[in-house]
Amino acid sequence: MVTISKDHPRYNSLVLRDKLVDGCKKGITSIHGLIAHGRGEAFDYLIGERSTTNALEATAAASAYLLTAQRPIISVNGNVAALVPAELTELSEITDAPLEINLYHRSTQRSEKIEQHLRDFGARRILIGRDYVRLPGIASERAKVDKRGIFLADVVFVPLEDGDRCEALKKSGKAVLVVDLNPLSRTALAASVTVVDELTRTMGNIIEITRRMQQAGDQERLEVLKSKFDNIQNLKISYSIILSRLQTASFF
Ligand code: PTJ
Repeated sequence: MVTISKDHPRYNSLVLRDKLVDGCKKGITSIHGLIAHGRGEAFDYLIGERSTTNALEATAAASAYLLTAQRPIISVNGNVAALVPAELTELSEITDAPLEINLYHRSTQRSEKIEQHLRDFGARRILIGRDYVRLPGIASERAKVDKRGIFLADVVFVPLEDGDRCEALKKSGKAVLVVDLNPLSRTALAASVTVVDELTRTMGNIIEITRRMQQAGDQERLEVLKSKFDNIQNLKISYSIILSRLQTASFF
């Protein structure tokens, strides 16, 4: 990794880029993941590089789904593994949700490298789909899900999903929680809860909110949070935040 000065005005952004480049070098992250991250960065600029109140409300709804799930699971790809391995491990522990490595550009070698990487960060329950079934309606390799993991889960948290699989998971009756800075993506539109926020910020927020809710132990409130959440309304608000920033030229 190169040394990045903390004084650099774009320090956080440079650190994330470096983690992904490092992930590529280690064989964890797909080279396509760099392009996906660039798209995310562009939307983050537009949204103001902060967690909006709206995003925090969506994060709270996602926490409520995770805490009330019978069989929650967290789906991990190459970008997420490189950016937030410690946070994935922590969220897996507090929600009792295994981590399932499920890749768009699937290879056994990369899955095993990600598995080892997560173990290095303390993760204990990891599935890599050695024993898989195919979810119907998906052309890509992401159709292959672990028989003991995503296949059986009722709630799937998938930071950085692709549209096809999100739709297929929803059709199979699961609640799908995603993080996507693009409020117009097919994934964002198909999910049960879309957190329109940057992944590393979201992971910090979701861990904090989930811990707080767990301590409060108020099941009724969790059910209310889920039932009151309207994902399309959430996306409209995220989109209007971007539009109003553009219209008021608040960048200048
Ligand atoms: O590791 P693999 O093989 O499973 O591949 C992973 C990628 C990310 C390459 C693959 O899933 C992919 O191609 O994703 P997409 O379809 O390009 O979608 C990525 C979405 O995530 C885009 O809508 C981006 O705006 C968004 N995104 C990228 N980085 C971030 C992000 N959203 C939040 N935080 C980010 N850091």
